[in-house]
Amino acid sequence: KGEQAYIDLCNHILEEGVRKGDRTNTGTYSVFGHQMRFDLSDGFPLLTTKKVPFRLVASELLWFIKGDTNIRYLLQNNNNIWNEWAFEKWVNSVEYSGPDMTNFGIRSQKDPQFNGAYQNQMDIFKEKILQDDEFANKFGDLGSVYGKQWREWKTSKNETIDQLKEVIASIRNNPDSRRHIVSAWNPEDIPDMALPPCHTLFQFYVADGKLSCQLYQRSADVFLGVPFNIASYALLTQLIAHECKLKPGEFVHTLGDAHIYANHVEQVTTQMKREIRPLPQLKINHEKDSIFEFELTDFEIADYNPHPAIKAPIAV
Ligand code: DHF
Ligand code: TMP
Repeated sequence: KGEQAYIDLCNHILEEGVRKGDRTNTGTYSVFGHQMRFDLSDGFPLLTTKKVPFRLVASELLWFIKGDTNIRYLLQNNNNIWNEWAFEKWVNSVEYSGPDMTNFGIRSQKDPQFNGAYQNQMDIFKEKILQDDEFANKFGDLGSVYGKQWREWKTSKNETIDQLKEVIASIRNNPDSRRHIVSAWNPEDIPDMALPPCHTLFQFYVADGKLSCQLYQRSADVFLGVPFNIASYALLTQLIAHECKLKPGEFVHTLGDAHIYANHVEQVTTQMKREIRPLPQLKINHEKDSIFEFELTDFEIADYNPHPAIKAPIAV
């Protein structure tokens, strides 16, 4: 349970994972099908065996909740976690005329000279997204990703479904329902997404005055993505519990392809040797009730004393 379950998963993958190739050509150790549970009354599940930047988790979640799919909002909040996937669309477009950026993800890790050119183009790209409205509309958008599907799922009748609003209404009006589901997986829209959703579908559950959430994550980068995903869904569950006047229950994290990238093994091994510390507490501004009103300054993480951050390259 809790952070120990995360460490156990790392151990399990390193011991029993199968060596498996992947889309990014990085190589992984992988298992299929795994579940972890986090009791949200034990504290907020931000890992303590490495520092996880809560500010980035929270601004990404607010971006989803707004229904935004353009990285401009993230950049305005100094959040760079989605840059590579917008950049990829830009450098593959006919309008891009800078140096060749084919396979920039892998090449920037292996070739220092190329990495210089890449960082340079990335800086130019970020600046253009922030300064140029037209450019941002065209190249900052990741397509019909999470925010779009959560808030504006398009129907065949040309209407839209606000899944997030509806699920909150159904939790309030019919707590016992077994249909409190939000899906980001929209088969029709997949070709139009920079990255098909990794956190695919989630379900809420109300019992004993407590709100629990289970996420099905089809693909899980255990070192870089998963610590963010745990914190993000824990935060979402606490916000919805707050709005529905329920106590937070459990976050159940179910993984499909759970993998450790070959170039993260050293980092994971370092992290696994560290002692788990007490969990921090999440404080939310109690003057607001609706999930749609929250801003970054309404959240605070108290008593967080993690081990130092551990850097690792992300597979693009
Ligand atoms: N691709 C892959 N291969 N793995 C992912 O986890 C992933 N996640 C995405 C988009 N594409 C992805 C969105 N979420 C980081 C964390 C989450 C995330 C994207 C990136 C990340 O790089 N975290 C660093 C800190 C980054 C920073 O400080 O800017 C970390 O050490 O946690
Ligand atoms: P894939 O689309 O080929 O599965 O690649 C997506 C990669 O991103 C995979 O390593 C999983 C990882 N990922 C997460 O772990 N969590 C996330 O929230 C996101 C967006 C991606």
